[in-house]
Amino acid sequence: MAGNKITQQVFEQVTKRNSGEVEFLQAVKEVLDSLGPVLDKNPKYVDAKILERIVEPERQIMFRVPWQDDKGEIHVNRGFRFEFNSALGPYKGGLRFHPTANASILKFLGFEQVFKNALTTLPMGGGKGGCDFDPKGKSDNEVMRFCQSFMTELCKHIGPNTDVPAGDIGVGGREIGFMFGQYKRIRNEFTGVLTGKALNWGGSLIRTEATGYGAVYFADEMLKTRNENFKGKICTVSGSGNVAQYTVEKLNQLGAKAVSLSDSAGSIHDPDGIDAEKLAFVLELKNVRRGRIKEYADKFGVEYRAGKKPWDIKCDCAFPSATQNEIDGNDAKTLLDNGCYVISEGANMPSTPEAVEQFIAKKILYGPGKAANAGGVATSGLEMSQNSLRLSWTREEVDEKLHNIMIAIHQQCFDAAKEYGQPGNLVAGANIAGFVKVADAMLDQGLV
Ligand code: NDP
Ligand code: 2IT
Repeated sequence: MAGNKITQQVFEQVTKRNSGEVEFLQAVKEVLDSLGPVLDKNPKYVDAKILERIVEPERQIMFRVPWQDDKGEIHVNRGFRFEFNSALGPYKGGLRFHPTANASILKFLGFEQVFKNALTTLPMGGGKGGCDFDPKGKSDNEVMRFCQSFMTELCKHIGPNTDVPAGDIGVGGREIGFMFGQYKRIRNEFTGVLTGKALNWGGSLIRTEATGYGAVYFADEMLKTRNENFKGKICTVSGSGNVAQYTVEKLNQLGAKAVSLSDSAGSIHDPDGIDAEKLAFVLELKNVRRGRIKEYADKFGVEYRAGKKPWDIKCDCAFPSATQNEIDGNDAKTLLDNGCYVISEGANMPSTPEAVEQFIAKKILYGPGKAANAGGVATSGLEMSQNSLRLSWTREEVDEKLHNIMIAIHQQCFDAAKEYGQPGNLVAGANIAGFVKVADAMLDQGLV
């Protein structure tokens, strides 16, 4: 049977089994839509029912997270961990704490992570987890009590050779610290069970910067295919969290001008560019005071755009670094009409299918999240290696490894797209290159 027919049938089954899980179905459809030609060329994947297996998480865990706020009131949240695929190594992927976190969103993230981690060239399986807890407006003590309760259950399911979580939206250094402390207390083990740890107790240099730096390195590789570089390029960035912050830093280092940031309340437009000094203000605002991006506009006298995303600001390159589906079909049209021709996704699945379709049709330089933002998890992989070696590499060593990994990821996507007849289509390239690696490992390991 033709490959495309098989992918269609599998998608129908996935839709039935995961009814209403819009984000998960969106992520699965995009991958399956790329795989027809791979199945045509490799009937062994069809015979072994690799597709049917790869869309089903190996295990999913859902649990109650009770905690008490500062006034003594009790709250109950819902925790999750999707242990999606361990063909290439222990499950690996972040934890998201956000009120919208649900089975569909965390499952799509786990599914994407499988292919992303395969692309990093490092031995990591894929997983994702999180909770519908909202850290906004909570005291440090409330966040700590929540994290301790969350880890009290999660610690039964993870371990340095089993499943190694890290950060994502709403989970940064503070939360990783509280969760690590609780894991250690219950298990009586000091191990590399989480990544994104602080530098003085097992963290890796550059992990904090890695996703943002990686998304810019990836874009730089795309630009090189047209003999271009970042000098003088106007770049829009969404979000103002971990990924956005270090995207801006690396853009500045490479001679580009980053002109926007945002949060869930609105965006700022700074046509003069967010230089190092202004970025230092953002880091303090977001990571210490935990304030709103509007304060940037107040402080530096630039435009604040309440309730608006940055996509109508004229730019050469866009770095969506906030959340899923933040660029819809209209935003994509506006970006393209304004001359944007480079998109590197720091966020996971930030572009809707209608947006992606336009980027592919216009043949712009488009780096999908599972390739462009893989620098974060890749550096988590480097943190795991250092923990196993009980050694720390220097900043320069880790940055160089990260840079080389991003070059390798781009090359794999570029080559796979070409091999399967869609030159320049890095969506197809990323899905195919990631899939083949995982599928071959699954074949080697028998019917599991
Ligand atoms: P942070 O929590 O540090 O920052 C998230 C930013 O995105 C904040 O500015 C937040 O605004 C904004 N945001 C979140 N949800 C929404 C929403 N629904 N609508 C509008 N804005 C929103 O998270 P990260 O920077 O770590 O993550 C950003 C993206 O990058 C996510 O898609 C994540 O999955 C992806 N990613 C992260 C990696 C990492 O290493 N951290 C690695 C690879 C991908 P507000 O504060 O108002 O909520
Ligand atoms: O989406 C992602 O790749 C992450 N949030 C980082 C995962 C990790 O394990 O570092």
